Amino acid sequence: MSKLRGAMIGVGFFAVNQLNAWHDIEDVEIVAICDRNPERLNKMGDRFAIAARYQDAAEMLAREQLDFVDIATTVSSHRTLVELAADHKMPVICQKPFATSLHDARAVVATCNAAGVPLMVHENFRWQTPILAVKNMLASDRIGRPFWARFSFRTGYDVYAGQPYLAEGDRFIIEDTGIHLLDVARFLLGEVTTIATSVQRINNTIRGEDVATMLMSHAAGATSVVDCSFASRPEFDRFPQTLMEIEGEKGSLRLDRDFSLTVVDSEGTSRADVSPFLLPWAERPWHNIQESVLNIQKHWVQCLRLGTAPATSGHDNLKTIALVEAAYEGAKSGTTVRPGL
Ligand code: NAD
Ligand code: 89Y
Repeated sequence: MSKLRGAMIGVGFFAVNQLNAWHDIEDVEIVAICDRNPERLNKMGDRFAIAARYQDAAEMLAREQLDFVDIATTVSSHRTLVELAADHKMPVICQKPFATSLHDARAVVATCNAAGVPLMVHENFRWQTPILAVKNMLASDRIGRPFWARFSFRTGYDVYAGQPYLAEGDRFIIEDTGIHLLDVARFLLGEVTTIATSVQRINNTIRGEDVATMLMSHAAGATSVVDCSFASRPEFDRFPQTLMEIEGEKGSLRLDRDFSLTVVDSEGTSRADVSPFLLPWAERPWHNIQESVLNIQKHWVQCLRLGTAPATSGHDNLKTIALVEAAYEGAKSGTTVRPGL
C-alpha cells in the first residue's frame, strides 16, 4: 500500500510538532507545505526536506495530488481553509479552536458532511498519556461512578513569547487553553448540561481573560470544576500539564504534577507512574503535548485507512465549541448557561 500523501497549511510555532509527528509515522509523507510567510515556509521546508512550497492554499490544493490536508493556522482562517479543502473533496484536519463561533463551527461541519469529507479537529489533550491512563482507570470502575472532579491548568509560563497572538484577542484563555480542559472533562465525565463561569484579567498588558473558573454539571450526574490561569505564581510551575482529581462512589484518583496517578479504592492506596514518553524530537516542558500530537495523528491515519470517524471529529467537537461559547456567555451575563447545540 502506498503512503498517504499529506500537506500542511500554516507552518508556524506549533506546526513543527505536527511535522515531526508526521515524520515519525511511516504510513505518511508530507509532500507539500503552505504558509503566507515565505521565511517560515522556507525554514520548515528546508528543515523537513519538503520541496513543494506554496504561499497560497488554493494553488497548492489545485496542483498537488493529496490524500489529506492538515491545517495549523490560527483560528481566523480556519473556516475558509476547511471549506476550501471540502471543495476539493479533501479529508481535513484542523487545529483547535476550529471556529470562532458555534455558528461557524456548525457551518463547517455541514460543509464537510455535504462534501463527504472526514474532518478531525486537532484536539490533542485527550490523547495525552496521563489523561488516557485516567480514562482507563475510570473504565475499570475501581473508583466507581464519578460524582465530582477538578481539572486544573495554572501557570505563570510566558506563553506570549511563542504565541504573541494570544495577547491580542478579545478572548484568550477559555478559547485557547480552557477549550482543551473542557474537552477532557467531556471525554472523562460525559456531556455537560450547565456551565457557570467567572473570568479575570490579571495581566493588564493583554486584551483577553487570563484566568477562568468554570463550574459544570454533567448529564451522568457529576459536578466538575475547570480552572485555568496564566497569571499564577505556583511553587512548582508545571506548564503545560493538566492536573486532576476525581471522586467516585467507590474511591478517588489524583493526577499529580510528577505524572503520578494515585488511586484510593477499597483495597487501599496505589500509585502509578503515567509519564509521557519523551520522543526524540520532544523538548521539555512540551513533551506531554508533543506525544499527544503523535497519538492523535496516528489515530487520524487509522481512521482514514479504516474509513471510521475520528474521536474528535468536527461533529464531536461542536459540543466542545458549544461549551466555550456558553462559558463566555455565562461570564458576561453572570448566569448559569445550558450549552446550545
Ligand atoms: P502561528 O501564528 O505561529 O502559525 C500560524 C501560521 O499560519 C503562520 O506562519 C501564518 O503565516 C500561517 N497562516 C495564517 N493564515 C494562513 C493562510 N490563510 N494560508 C497560509 N498560511 C497561513 O500560530 P501557532 O501558535 O502555530 O498556532 C496555530 C494553531 O495551533 C492555532 O489554532 C493554535 O490555537 C493551535 N495550537 C494548538 C496547540 C495544541 O496543543 N493543540 C498548541 C499551540 C497552538
Ligand atoms: O495554545 C495552547 C494550546 O493549545 O496548548 C498549549 C498552548 O500552547 C498554551 O496553553
